[in-house]
Amino acid sequence: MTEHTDVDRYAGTWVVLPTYDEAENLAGISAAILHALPGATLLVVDDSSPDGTGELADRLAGQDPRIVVRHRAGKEGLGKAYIEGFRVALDAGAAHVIQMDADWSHSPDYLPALMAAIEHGADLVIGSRYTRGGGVRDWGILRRIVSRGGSLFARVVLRLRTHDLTGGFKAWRRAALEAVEWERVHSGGYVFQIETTYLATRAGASVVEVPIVFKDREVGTSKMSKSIIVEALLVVLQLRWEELRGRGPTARMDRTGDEG
Ligand SMILES: Nc1nc2c(ncn2[C@@H]2O[C@H](COP(=O)(O)OP(=O)(O)OP(=O)(O)O)[C@@H](O)[C@H]2O)c(=O)[nH]1
Ligand SMILES: [Mg+2]
Repeated sequence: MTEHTDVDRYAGTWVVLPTYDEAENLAGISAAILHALPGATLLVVDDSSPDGTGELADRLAGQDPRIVVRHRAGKEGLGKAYIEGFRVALDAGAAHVIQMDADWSHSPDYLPALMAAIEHGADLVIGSRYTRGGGVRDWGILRRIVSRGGSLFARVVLRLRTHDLTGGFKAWRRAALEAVEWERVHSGGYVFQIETTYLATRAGASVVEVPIVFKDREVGTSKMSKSIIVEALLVVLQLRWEELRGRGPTARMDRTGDEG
């Protein structure tokens, strides 16, 4: 009975999962996601991972009709993979779209809490490390400072209320995702997360932070780099500069088709 209700409840929910060399993580994380959100659709967006993640995703999709796979020709970064995944989900009629990492940093246990915030009216829900009850595990002091500092910098420069601007665990109401002006997104690494939350906020989306504890990846390789951090700082300044010159975002969220 409960099972059946949950299947209906998450029927319009799509989880977009970008992967690059996540063969060791994919089967487990997929099962956990679909266990947390029965009835949801899981879209794996793989950039031709050398370790065979894409083929594994195809096998999983063959065993479970809730899993869909999108193959991209080569590694183009997280942002590009998300933009394509979001497009596919919206074209398929998704009512809500979740984005998360495949390396267990974003625990599927939080998925129902993220969706509950959407059901309570939020347009964009951020799985947040920097709100009461949230945090990070296993990080050294330097990475903590870089991450927290980056979010604070973007928050102050762009005058946003959100505390965690660089995290990538989010749930979107369809209209909020549709309101993002994608041609303005520079779609690199962490900066992609800042930009999308910024554009949704400017479009009038209500943003709610739900606490999560972020865990470092256990298997696979880290792709964090200095150039990604520098890119993020420059893009944040550029966004503010464009706004001050009257060239900021203008799109507004369309609430006409809103089911609440
Ligand atoms: N499709 C696609 N997915 C990517 C790409 N780069 C990273 N990913 C995936 O995006 C998610 C987040 O990437 P991570 O490498 O974990 O990035 P991170 O969490 O910032 O850093 P580490 O966990 O320390 O490596 C994971 O699911 C990756 O497999 C890419 O170029 N294309
Ligand atoms: Mg990671």
